[in-house]
Amino acid sequence: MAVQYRDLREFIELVEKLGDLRKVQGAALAFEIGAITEVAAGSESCPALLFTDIPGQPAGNRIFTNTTVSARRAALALGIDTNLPPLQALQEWKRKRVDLKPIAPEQTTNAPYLENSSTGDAVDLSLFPAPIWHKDDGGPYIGSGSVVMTRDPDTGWVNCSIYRVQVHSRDRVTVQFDHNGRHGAMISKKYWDRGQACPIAIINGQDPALFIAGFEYLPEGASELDFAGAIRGAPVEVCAGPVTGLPIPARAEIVLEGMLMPFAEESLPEGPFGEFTGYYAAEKRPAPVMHVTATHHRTNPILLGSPPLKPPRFHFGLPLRAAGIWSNLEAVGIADVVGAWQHVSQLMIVIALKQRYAGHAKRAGLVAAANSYMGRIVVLVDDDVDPSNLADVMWAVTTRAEPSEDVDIIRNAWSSSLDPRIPASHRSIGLTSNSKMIIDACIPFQHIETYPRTSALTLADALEIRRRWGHVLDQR
Ligand SMILES: Cc1cc2nc3c(=O)[nH]c(=O)nc-3n(C[C@H](O)[C@H](O)[C@H](O)COP(=O)(O)O)c2cc1C
Ligand SMILES: [Mn+2]
Repeated sequence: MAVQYRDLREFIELVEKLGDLRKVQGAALAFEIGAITEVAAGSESCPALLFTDIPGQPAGNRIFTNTTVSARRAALALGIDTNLPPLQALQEWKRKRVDLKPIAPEQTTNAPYLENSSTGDAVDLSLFPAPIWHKDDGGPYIGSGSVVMTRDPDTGWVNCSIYRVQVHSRDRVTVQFDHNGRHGAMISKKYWDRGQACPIAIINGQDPALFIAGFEYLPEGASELDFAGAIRGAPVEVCAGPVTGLPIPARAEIVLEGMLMPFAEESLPEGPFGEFTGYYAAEKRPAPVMHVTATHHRTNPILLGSPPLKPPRFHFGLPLRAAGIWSNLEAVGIADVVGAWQHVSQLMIVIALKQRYAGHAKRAGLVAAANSYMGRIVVLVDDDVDPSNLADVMWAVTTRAEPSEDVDIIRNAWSSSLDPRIPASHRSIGLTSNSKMIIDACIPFQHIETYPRTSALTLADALEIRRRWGHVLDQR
């Protein structure tokens, strides 16, 4: 199945056809739009939201949230059958991702993003929506799911990733890099080291393929635009920004162009901003400042908003990074992995496998733990357990794992300064590692033949029953 949208507007139409869209009129930028988004993301139906008639905003301005928060809409964005159960959908994405061939963008002169432009003194960011997403946030953010574009001055490589963007005044925003390894941070530093400002464009309201690409860990030198093209199976159409010359997606909704000033010369206090852990990670801190010298927007523009929310709510309803971990396990030769999933917004990993030999499960657990960014819990389950189903996973933990025998602790492992459990005094001196618990909830290998048989349906039988009888069971 191919991707069926060219831009955010076409994606919203598809979401509406799925029956997943709710329109919300008159909600306020300060806390309310964020709060409604959080409640919706945590509800069972998990609708996507289109906010209209926003008080204080030009009449046609809109905000779209919860874009890919459900598994079904994540599948829609990836061009995967939306009827697949979540684990099968993730498996499909893992397969597709391994074979993806980058597709370079295509130039076009037909660029809806240039329908309306302002430059110089006419630039006024108050004409665009920038919610205060969580109550204690330090200010309004136009960029919560926005894509930041920069070009490497040496190689011409264009990087497009998601970094948050706070609005400070009519023509000033800050861009927040979590650490110096972010490609946007590395590229801007190259300009700054030469005493120059870094040309930068911020894309607010991009198609979901680029949203997903902006989240992928691509290597240095690889362009997220090419990856977005690969997801779509067609090149992203781009048109050079009048100020920066950057290849801006032609069908973007709101575009800011300008210069990211050398950090040593200019900074503004940024944040705090609620994180995906459900906590604030720091107080206000200095961040580099962008001078916005031009804005462009489509008529009646739509901002794509994606505030981090308390788990389990997450930007992507399919745990995209679990697909990467699943591929890693296969790449190092661990056979018969039948599933990988992340719960609690990436903080817990579950691997399901068909055990072939003693130590097989632990081998998978160690690889998964090594690649578990900020995670604290890795669980191994047998292939009769659906790793995407937390209740199923806990059933395995409570009936197959003996805590005194089946739990290992790995110390001093990969986390980050966003981790709320690491004491501030440690984080401030760069001590940002955590520990990880590996729970082997597989039936002990030597007892597989003699372990009490389960009375439950197999996953396949349960699926078949749902296929044949679901129409009766789902009646209201
Ligand atoms: C909705 C969303 C918001 C994000 N916000 C930030 C952010 O503010 N700062 C940051 O450094 N990374 C943020 N990230 C993570 C990066 O986008 C992600 O790690 C990306 O792979 C980095 O790309 P890069 O390797 O090109 O720097 C965010 C991701 C998502 C999906
Ligand atoms: Mn990158």
